[in-house]
Amino acid sequence: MASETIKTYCRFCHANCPMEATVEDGKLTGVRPDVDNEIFGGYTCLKGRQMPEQLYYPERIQQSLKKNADGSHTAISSSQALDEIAEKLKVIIDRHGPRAVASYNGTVSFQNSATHPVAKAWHTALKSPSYYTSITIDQPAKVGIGQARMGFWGGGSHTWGDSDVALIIGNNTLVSHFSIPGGIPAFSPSNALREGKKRGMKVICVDPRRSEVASRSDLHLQIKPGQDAALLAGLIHIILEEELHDQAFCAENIENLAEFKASLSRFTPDYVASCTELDREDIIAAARMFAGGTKGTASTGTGPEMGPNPNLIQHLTQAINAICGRHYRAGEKLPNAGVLSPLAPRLAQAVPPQPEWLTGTRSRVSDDIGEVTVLTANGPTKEMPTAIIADEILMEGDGQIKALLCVGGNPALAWPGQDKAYAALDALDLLVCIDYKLSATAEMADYVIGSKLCLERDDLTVLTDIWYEKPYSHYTKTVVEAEGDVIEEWELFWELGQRLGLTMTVNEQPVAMDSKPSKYDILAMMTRDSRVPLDEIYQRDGGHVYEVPDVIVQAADPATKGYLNVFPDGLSEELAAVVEQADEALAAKQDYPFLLISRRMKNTFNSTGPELSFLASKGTTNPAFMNPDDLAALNVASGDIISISSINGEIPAVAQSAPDIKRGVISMAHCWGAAPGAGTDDKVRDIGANTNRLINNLDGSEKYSGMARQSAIAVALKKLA
Ligand SMILES: Nc1nc2c(c(=O)[nH]1)N[C@H]1C(S)=C(S)[C@@H](COP(=O)(O)OP(=O)(O)OC[C@H]3O[C@@H](n4cnc5c(=O)[nH]c(N)nc54)[C@H](O)[C@@H]3O)O[C@H]1N2
Ligand SMILES: Nc1nc2c(c(=O)[nH]1)N[C@H]1C(S)=C(S)[C@@H](COP(=O)(O)OP(=O)(O)OC[C@H]3O[C@@H](n4cnc5c(=O)[nH]c(N)nc54)[C@H](O)[C@@H]3O)O[C@H]1N2
Ligand code: SF4
Ligand SMILES: [Mo]
Repeated sequence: MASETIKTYCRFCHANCPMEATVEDGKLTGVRPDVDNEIFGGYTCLKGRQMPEQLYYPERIQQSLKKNADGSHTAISSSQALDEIAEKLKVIIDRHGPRAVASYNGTVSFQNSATHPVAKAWHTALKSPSYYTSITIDQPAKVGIGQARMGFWGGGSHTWGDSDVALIIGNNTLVSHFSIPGGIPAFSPSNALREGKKRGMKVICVDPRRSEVASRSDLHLQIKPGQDAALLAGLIHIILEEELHDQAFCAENIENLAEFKASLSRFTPDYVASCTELDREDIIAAARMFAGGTKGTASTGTGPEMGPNPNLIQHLTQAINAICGRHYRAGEKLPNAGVLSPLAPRLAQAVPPQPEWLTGTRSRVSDDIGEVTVLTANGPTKEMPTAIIADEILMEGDGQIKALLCVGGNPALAWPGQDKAYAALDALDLLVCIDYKLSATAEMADYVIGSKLCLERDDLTVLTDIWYEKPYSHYTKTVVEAEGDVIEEWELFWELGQRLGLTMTVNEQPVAMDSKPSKYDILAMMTRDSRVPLDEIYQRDGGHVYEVPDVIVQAADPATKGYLNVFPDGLSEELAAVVEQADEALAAKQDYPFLLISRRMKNTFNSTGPELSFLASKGTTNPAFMNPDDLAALNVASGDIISISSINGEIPAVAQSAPDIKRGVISMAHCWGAAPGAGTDDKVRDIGANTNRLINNLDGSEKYSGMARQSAIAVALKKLA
């Protein structure tokens, strides 16, 4: 038997852990961590280790499917499916214009390094702005809106490895393997945290749950969900009052600091303690601990961003970093300026606010909501807001979405407001899914295209390029050839582009449209003029830290130097709303006394995982984790079925006692359960329940992004017989 060991990396989630795959007679027979890797040190998690089972999952879609009138699916070839889809798109474009054609690129679309540039090229060529991704139901304020309003620092913010303090707000990297620079690096996160602590780093964690990160922190602020804006306002208030901020940095680089300070006067430690249910002394200690460090960043995760006021929370997070001067200065060396992009000078100066990032194509739902620019690995990219895509599909009139390509996403379970999401998917003239299994969304699709899985394709660590703290990169070649008639996500766009006669460009270079370029060709276009030539990364076996010249931050250029605006338009109103919300929450407390918050689970990645036997053996439901005292007060035991209701809907759930949860809080993962109306409530122990049924996507709709309230939802609960 021919057996081979091939270095590659896992793309089950965004962490890209290096692995060694064993291939015997063309079949993947095992994966193990690549212990030689200098960044990851042999780290993998239980999900990545299920790769062989995922590849040979018996119900895997290995050919395209077309839906029949009775709802069943018939297998057809992918080229036939693509021909038919292209014909249908032409009719829709002729009748309704290009905006009627949308794509939604979900979480897994990001794991294929070529998806987004080709998808965007397709939309540009088609003149359709209806380009949607999961970023706009995730953390759009963190990676675009915040920077557009305040500006950002040209020299970059302090990274974990250089820091002596970190303020981590609702980001549980030890489970999620997700953070942005400044937070715990997602690459072998427990090692990174241990090393930081060994250096004497002080870690402050804000989380209603004593999470994996919180339990290893120096100070855990077990906040009431949804109160992060009040807390951040309070921390900044203390720092400015006690003059703990970096006064020289502020004088040189920040505008409107006095107005900002005045606007926070209401957020005294006592007031903030009352909204957040935190100890006043802990709030003061956190402010002093954070400001007392010399280097270190405040960063957020989905916890606060899914709750109320995400734009304000991001502004305050970026502002607390700015006033404490947590940015690299002239003469300092950047740990990593990226390997896959051209070398651009990094200047120690503020890049001013970018209002045009917030003023692209308007949604039809509200003039306040529309295209937002997000800072992606492929540069600033305009996206339409996914939080209100269901309305764009259902609302009649010019620009109504009629066709949707769903790429590595599962909107029937993931979009906020499940009933409306389902109605919208059902109302489309054409729904196309590319997926490896018949997901809840794929079941509804007119066409399902079978996708390759990660070890069946080449890839490059584009997404994570600037998240590493060293100039690291990894090109993986295909480990095993895919069986059946399956394609990659970017190929869906290229194939349809060719059939529609489009001329597409990637990174300002024309994409060959007569015969299909290789994945390498696309990656080469994306990384044109990269600091390390793509071919060199391609030639190397495994991931590697490259020897590139140090990037030293240069002195500011007086001709282009700007200011960070800590008091942008609308901030007063946003701060006033925080106070109003605190009052409203008190009023709602009688009917809906609990707050439901979001979380990630180790054994699933959103809706991917429950189909795999080992991951399922760790649990087949998304339990409602609650404090044992709350359960006792309701006479509910672990394992009992409860009903959770909000003003928008009701779901069943399996109660699970968890002393790490704050009282009054229910912590539950999203993307479980089935489509609404499927009559599956009695299967909650086997398939979980969908928390998006408790949400209305227009509740608390955020300006610019339309971000819906997906966490900190007021709910009531009762025990079911
Ligand atoms: N295993 C696994 N990994 C994943 C995913 C998965 O499903 N499973 N999903 C991936 C995706 S799509 C993403 S976007 C990332 C997200 O990555 P993270 O943002 O790290 O997500 P979580 O692990 O849910 O951590 C969020 C934390 O916020 C806390 N929290 C909830 N509400 C509040 C609040 O109001 N305030 C504060 N301060 N904290 C709050 C929660 O208790 C939780 O500990 O993870 C990715 N990684
Ligand atoms: N209430 C609530 N709602 C939320 C959240 C929350 O915290 N609370 N979180 C939000 C966030 S952060 C996100 S990112 C979204 C997630 O939203 P989505 O990205 O829409 O959901 P996923 O479940 O990640 O969808 C991934 C799909 O890709 C498929 N898949 C797996 N591997 C492959 C592959 O290699 N190729 C292809 N083509 N498909 C593959 C899976 O089978 C699955 O159907 O949900 C959001 N919704
Ligand atoms: S953390 Fe787990 S799922 Fe994510 S890339 Fe690493 S091994 Fe794969
Ligand atoms: Mo996400």
